[in-house]
Amino acid sequence: MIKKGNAYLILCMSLIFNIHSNFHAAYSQSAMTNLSARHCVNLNGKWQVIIDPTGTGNWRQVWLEKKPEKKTDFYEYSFEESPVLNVPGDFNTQKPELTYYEGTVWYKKIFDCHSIKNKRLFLHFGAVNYVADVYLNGNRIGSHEGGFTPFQFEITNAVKEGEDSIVVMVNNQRKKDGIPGLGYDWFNYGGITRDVNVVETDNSFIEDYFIQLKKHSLNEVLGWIKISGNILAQKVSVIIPELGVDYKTKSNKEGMAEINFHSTFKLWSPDNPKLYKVILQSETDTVVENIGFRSIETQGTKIVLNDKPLFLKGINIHEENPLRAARAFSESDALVLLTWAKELGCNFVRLAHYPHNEYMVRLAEKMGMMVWDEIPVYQHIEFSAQGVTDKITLMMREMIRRDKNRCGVVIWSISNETYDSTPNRTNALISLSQQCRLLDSTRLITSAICSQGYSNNTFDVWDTLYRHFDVVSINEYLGWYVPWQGNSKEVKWNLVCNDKPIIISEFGGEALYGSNYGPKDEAASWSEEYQEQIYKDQIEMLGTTPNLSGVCPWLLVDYRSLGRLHPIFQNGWNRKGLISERGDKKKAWYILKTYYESIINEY
Ligand code: GCB
Repeated sequence: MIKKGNAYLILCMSLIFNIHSNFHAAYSQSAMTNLSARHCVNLNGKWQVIIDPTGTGNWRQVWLEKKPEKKTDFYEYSFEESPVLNVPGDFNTQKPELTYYEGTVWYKKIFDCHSIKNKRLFLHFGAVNYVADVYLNGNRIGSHEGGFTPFQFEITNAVKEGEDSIVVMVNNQRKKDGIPGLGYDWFNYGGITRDVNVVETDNSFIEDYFIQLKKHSLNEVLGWIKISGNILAQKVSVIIPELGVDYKTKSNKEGMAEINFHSTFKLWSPDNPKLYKVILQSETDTVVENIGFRSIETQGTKIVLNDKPLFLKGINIHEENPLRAARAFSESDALVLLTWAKELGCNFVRLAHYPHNEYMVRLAEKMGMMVWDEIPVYQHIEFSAQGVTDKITLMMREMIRRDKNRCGVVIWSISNETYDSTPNRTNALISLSQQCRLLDSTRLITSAICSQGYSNNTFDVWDTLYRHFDVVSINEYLGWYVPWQGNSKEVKWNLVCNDKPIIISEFGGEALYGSNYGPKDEAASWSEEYQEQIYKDQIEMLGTTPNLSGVCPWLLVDYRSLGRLHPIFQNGWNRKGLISERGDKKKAWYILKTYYESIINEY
């Protein structure tokens, strides 16, 4: 007979080890958690590049880095005389000729990192958009698809004495069967967009762990630690010095140790974002983490944090530093964006529409903002194309694997605005929600959906997919894409699920900062006043929304989106920001700030 505790462990193991679906059998390893606890050689900085718009580098085999030895050797490529790009960073904003580039760039970096007895080495990428083929010293070591999640390859036996050379083929061409697919409303920044490190571990090391409160509990931790390597059965401890916790257990012959202990925690909340120093120790390894403890659940139509109902005062954010008009990647980028969110009065940020860099997630947690983490399953995904659901599943696993110890993360979102008319969409997302719950039963699961009707001033929220989520997340653009059909204070609602909390996960409208009233004292289109009025009307409408537990307007800052064609008001920018790309606050900012200040939560 399987004991309850063992059943939990077996479930975790099967989930962890199935992390590579068939699709990815020859692909990357999922990346280890918490790099900051490891000895790393950082490979950020200048990389040499070959820009390859026709993709010929593949048949020229540029990863072999051939150099002419005699006069008759002609190799039609060379990294030696090539330009350089900064890593991390998108390539589009680093060279004028790459501004609108979607294609292949070959990156090369020399490093010196020889193998050390009893140590293992991993080449870890924070993210590469979109496909990466990685070569070390002329040999292909693996590939990864997906622009926003970390991946790694073990290189212990692939490094040489002396210099090593990494070549990465990066391609950001949109694909019909990509995640996201061909069309999306943000800039397709390509490149090695996040940090690159060579990570050193002992032969046997703590590969992963899950240390969070058990669902429905405020004082019981239920989790696991996974050891990888040649000594799998080890003594394992979890130490929290501030609480006097020194929990001891053993990992089994598969390297899994169940963690289960009680303590009296100061619970994490937006008002008190308390994190504890947690030390995970095995006989061969030690990992130090900052971990917070909180519970998040729904009770009927309420979202409940630490047993108290709360209202999510949110804002959507894209991973872009508007001041540089480039992909955001650093802690200082995160600070710019999150300081604005905090100033707006937010206790919640939706990191749209893909997993943002880890600095964003960690800083939001530290600053007391709950996080909605999302995978880029966006609008026109080809659910019936071969391999698509496998890719989505893998991305979801990669996101959860990276962020599952972040108490700040309270919601996993598995899609945005997919259409129920798309073949296989509903079944695929139901199955994904089930897998998500198996991987992490402690957080809320949702999808932002926009399939609904609005006529006679009545909202008809009919998409049955909502039944499979904890929260009903509605994107609606009344006052912008959809004209009002009556008084905003008198909107009526028909809900397919009236037993769950609702978040209005998007609303808004565009305004060019500095564009003001029209000639007739009436708010002109694209003016700040027009946007301001949308916010006023929406806030009135929120008063009519049943089961409302949170709001998350679209969005904090104007961002680049090439489909936004208006030559005066947009010029390649989506102007639904409350802040312009120069950091100026628009009038609607103050409306939302006042609304948020009027809502008091008690945690
Ligand atoms: C949406 C999408 C968001 C768009 C926004 C807009 O519904 O979810 O990604 O950018 O509308 O600006 O239209």
